Amino acid sequence: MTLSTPSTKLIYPTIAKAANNWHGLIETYRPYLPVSEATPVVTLLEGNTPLIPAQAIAAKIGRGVKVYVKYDGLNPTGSFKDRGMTMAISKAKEDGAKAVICASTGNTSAAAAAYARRAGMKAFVIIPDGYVALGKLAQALLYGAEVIAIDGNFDDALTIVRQLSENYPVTLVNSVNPYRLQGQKTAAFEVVDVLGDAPDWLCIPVGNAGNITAYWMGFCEYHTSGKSSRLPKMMGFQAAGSAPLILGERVANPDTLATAIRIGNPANWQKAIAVKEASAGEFNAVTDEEILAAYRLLAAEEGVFCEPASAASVAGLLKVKDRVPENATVVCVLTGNGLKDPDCAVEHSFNELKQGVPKDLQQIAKVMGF
Ligand code: AN7
Repeated sequence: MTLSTPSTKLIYPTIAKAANNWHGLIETYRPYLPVSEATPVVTLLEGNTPLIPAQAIAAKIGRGVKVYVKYDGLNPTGSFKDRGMTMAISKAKEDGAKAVICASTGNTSAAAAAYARRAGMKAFVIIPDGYVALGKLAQALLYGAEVIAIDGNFDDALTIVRQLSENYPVTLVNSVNPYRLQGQKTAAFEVVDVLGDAPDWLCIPVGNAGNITAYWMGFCEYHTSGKSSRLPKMMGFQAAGSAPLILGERVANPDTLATAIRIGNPANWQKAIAVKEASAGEFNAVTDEEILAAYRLLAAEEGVFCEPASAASVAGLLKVKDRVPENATVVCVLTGNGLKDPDCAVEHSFNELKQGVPKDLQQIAKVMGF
C-alpha cells in the first residue's frame, strides 16, 4: 500500500499549529482586518512578538513603574514592517498587481522584497544612497528586489515613488498605502492581549509616523470592542537631527545615526498630530548620544539587541521619566533588530575585541583576568 502525500495546503498549517499555534497576524486578527475569502494571504507567520519585561530600565525610573519592550525586531525580516507588508502584499496580490514599489530607509525595502517575492511579484525599492544599514541592504538584494540607490534622501525617494506608482503599473507599498497601517495596528492588539489592558504609556520611535498612527488605530479598535478599559498616552520620539514633528516644520537635510528615522517630511504628519491630540500624548526629540546610551543599555543590561532607531523609544522614556505617573505600565516599541546595523554596534560599543591573543591557555586566562 502506498501512502498518499498530504497536500502542502494541509501539511504546513498543521506543522505551524503543532509548533506554536500561530498562523500569522492576518489569520489571528481576521475579524479586524479588511480581508475576505478572496484575499490570497501572503504570510511569513509574522507577528506574535514578545513583550519583554525591562527591569533595568524600570529601575532607572523607580516609583513602581513597570516597563516592557515590544520586541518587533523578531519578525521574519527583522522589523515591524512585516506586519504592514503581509497586508499590503496580500491586497496587492488580490488586486492582480505584478509589481510593487517603495521608498525606504531600509526596513520597508527588506519587508517589501521578501513578501513581494514570496507572492511571485517584482519588487522595486528606491533608497537614499549611503544611508541604508548593511543588513537591510543585504536583505533587499538577496530577497531579489531591484534596488535603486538615488543621490537624495528618503523624502526625495518617497516623492519619486509616488509619481512612479501613478504613471507605471507598480503598487505603492509605503505607509501611505492604507493596508500597511491595517496590518501594523495588530501590534497594539498583541500588547493588550498580553497585558490584559492597554498600557498607560506607549513610547515609540517616529519617522514617517505610520506606526504611531497604526498603534493608535489598534488601541482604539480594541477599546471600542471592549478588549481594554483605557487608551494609552502616545509618546512619540524623533531623532533631534530629524525632528520635523517637534520643530513644526519640514527638515530639508535630516541627519541622525538612526538612519531608519532619517526623515524630514513625514508622510503621515497630520495623522500623527491627530494621534498626539486624541491621546493627550507628546512628541519629543532625543539626541544621537541619548539614542546610543539607550541602545547600549538595552543590549548590555536587558540582553535585547535593537537597531539605533528603535532605541529612541527607550531614550525618550528615560528623558521624560520624571513625568511617568507612579505605578504606571509603559510599553516601549523596539521596531527593528540590532543585527540590521552591525556597523553601528561595532563602532559604538564601549566593549572592545581583544585581538592577537596566542592560542595558549595561560595567556588566554591572563587576558580573561585570572
Ligand atoms: C526600525 O523602512 O521608513 O514612523 O523606509 O525602520 O512608521 O515611519 C522605517 C521606519 C522606526 C519609523 N523604527 O516608523 C523605512 C522606514 C524603525 C524603522 C521607524 C522605521 P514610521
